[in-house]
Amino acid sequence: MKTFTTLVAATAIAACAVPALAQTKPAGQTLAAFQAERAGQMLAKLDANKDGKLSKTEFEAMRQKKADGAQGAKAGRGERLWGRMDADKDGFLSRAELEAMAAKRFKRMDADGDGVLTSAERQAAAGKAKAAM
Ligand SMILES: [Ca+2]
Ligand SMILES: [Ca+2]
Repeated sequence: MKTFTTLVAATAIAACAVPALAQTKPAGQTLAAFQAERAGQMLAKLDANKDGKLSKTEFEAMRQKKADGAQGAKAGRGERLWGRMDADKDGFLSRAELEAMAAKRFKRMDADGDGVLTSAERQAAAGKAKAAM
């Protein structure tokens, strides 16, 4: 519950940070707000030692949990994913790297490509994720 409250606050702050964009766009979530939410969420959930970045161990712990059942943790898949995400190859995922990943996800979710995620687009993406599980 505490995490949720923090998240809402973070999203609200991010939304305030882009007033010009928010005014000209229809109701929905902008890329900046989405990135802040996603990166914040990942760090809040996975950053076990709270150093503001994700180590490979922290990242793998998440993958192990997710891989329970369904597709299984195929060796090599995590490595490739990590390689794509750790852009500067320092062995950690920084907030910037998490935000870059969020930006890619945003593009996939933004079905009409207008740079704003409507709740319908978010729900559609969530539905797809559920169907894939
Ligand atoms: Ca890195
Ligand atoms: Ca959209």
